[in-house]
Amino acid sequence: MGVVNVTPDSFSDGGEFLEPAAAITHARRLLAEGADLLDVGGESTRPGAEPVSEAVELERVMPVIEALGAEGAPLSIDTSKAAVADAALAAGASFVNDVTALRGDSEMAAVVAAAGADVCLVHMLGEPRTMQDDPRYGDVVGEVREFLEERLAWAVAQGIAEDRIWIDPGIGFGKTLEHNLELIRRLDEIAGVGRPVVFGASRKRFLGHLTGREERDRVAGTVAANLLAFERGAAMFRVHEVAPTLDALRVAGATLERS
Ligand code: HH2
Repeated sequence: MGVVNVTPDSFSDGGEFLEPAAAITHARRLLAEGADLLDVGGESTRPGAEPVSEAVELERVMPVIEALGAEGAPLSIDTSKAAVADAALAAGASFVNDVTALRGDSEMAAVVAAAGADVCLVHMLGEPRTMQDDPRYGDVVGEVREFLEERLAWAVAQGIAEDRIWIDPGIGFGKTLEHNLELIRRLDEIAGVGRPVVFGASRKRFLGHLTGREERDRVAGTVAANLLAFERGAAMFRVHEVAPTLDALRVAGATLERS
């Protein structure tokens, strides 16, 4: 899953792809590198980010979704707003990546169910503006797993087909360095929920803490985290640079005899 952030303020590439033409060119490059899915988003969820309005989000993402949808590109919409998801699904997206796990908008589950779309349910403690203010858990892995099980059951009860649902432990969403590492170490327990796991560590802050590197220089750290997650059962990897992670996954997949 290649990241296409059509935002002025994303933590690692804010402003770079705010112009539709730049976002579309970037998306095509990620596809050429081997991305199976493009995750187009118009609202940053970085720690401390302020929410944006529905109108602004639509204005950012729709020209990009429409252009890529017309080319038949495989598209995910990264949003927690039902109206944005609805418009993107109508224009060719087939996947909704909702970091609130269908809690952000009471209409979202119905939109996903009606479209027969795939959906990713992400664990987040609190909300982006405050989620990194001293997050605490008893057992982070147990609590994230319980949350995802509860959201999965809720989504199915709302009419979303279970085989369309993906789950994501939400690396960096209300987690300390230790919480993130524990989640990676025990990711097999999250995979044990029984739905495919999406894993999003790309360029995140914990990699900076460990390596001392700035966002754009965290590709080796990103690849390392993705490989560890792959070994523990993750199925999809949300990344800003597709080629390095795909190379690494090909080597790991051949070695472990998994695809
Ligand atoms: N992380 C980000 C955004 N969306 N979706 C899923 N499923 N999992 C993630 O870990 C995840 C996500 C944050 O990264 P990014 O899009 O690069 O930054 P920003 O939120 O600042 O736009």
